[in-house]
Amino acid sequence: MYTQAMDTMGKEGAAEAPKTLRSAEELALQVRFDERIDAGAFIEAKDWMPENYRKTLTRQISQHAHSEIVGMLPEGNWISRAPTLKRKAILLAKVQDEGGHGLYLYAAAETLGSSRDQLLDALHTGKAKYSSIFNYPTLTWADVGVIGWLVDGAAIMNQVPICRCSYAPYARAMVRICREESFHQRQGYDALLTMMRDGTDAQRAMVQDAVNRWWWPSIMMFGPPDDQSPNSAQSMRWGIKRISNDDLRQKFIDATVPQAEVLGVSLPDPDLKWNEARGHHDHGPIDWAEFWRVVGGDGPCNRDRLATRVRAWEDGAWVREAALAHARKQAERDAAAQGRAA
Ligand code: FAQ
Repeated sequence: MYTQAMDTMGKEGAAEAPKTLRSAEELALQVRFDERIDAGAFIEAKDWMPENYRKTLTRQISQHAHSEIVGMLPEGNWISRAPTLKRKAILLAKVQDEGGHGLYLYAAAETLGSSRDQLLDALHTGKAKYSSIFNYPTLTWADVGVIGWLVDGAAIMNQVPICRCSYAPYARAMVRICREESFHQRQGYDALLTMMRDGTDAQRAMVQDAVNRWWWPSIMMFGPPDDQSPNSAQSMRWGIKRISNDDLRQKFIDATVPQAEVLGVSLPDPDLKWNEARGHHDHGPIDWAEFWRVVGGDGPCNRDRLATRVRAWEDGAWVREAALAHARKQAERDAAAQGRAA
């Protein structure tokens, strides 16, 4: 039940299976779609699209939405323990933003024809994936700062190119999300800077410990290496992905190393060094066995995260029922008023 390795929404047939086009009309639609993609045009929900394009987007956008709402949990644990009123207010707003991002993304996924209930059911039954990063524990307050700095930092690096994704409802949602993520990243960095500059030795050690624990999982967030990424080639052709997993990971590492220097923390990779010839930082080997273990449901917090989501869904049943009853009454009242006016 808790595996993330099972099939996800729309994965079946994601690799373009050879298929006989049903009619000249469909062939013309396919040609028109390909031309629009090649020209960099946006595809809207009402436009014709190949079934596998629809499935790939449903898979990616719903996984992204699940990541946002599961991503509320590690930091949510710290709202009641934030060290000051200011930090508490910031953290409350951040976690609330993440809920909002989940909602924009579920709405974008729904435009592709799956219902919110179907998408959430896939999460709750363990069929759908969410980002591996949220299966790690938040042990200290410094983890909250490091999530902002590294996890939101990685999320922005991955998400800015999605603002140019060929599917317009997803691209539009990402523009707003990226603006908010950028605030999230800065608040995390600011919290860490405060601890490093004005804190005690114990607080500085806490920051370093959190960086040591989150660094590798953060760079795994970008997904498997390009040569082991089954979805990348097709998603790049369709303009869903604009930059590859490895290239985004490299951009993130290059951007983060100088930030770590300003902060005064070390990154836990002895092989991390500037390579003048490449114009990039080299890094040590990534433990992909750990990544797949976590994606497969066996990370430190997978079971706990999913159980918490399922419990929240069940506890919220009365809210959904009340909202539906209210909407029904409202519709009845509107219909009666229209009847009187006619
Ligand atoms: N975790 O062939 P690829 C956030 C799966 S939001 C789990 O390379 P693709 C905000 C992948 O699904 C973070 N699974 O796949 C926040 C595929 O399996 P499938 C989420 C992963 O789709 C911050 C298989 O491995 N962001 O953090 C992961 O082309 C702080 C093979 O991989 C998004 O979702 C992973 N890390 O590329 C909230 C962004 N990586 O589905 C709270 C949108 C890969 O075929 C606090 N998504 N897999 O069974 C994407 O950009 C892409 O989907 C990738 C994966 C890059 C994640």
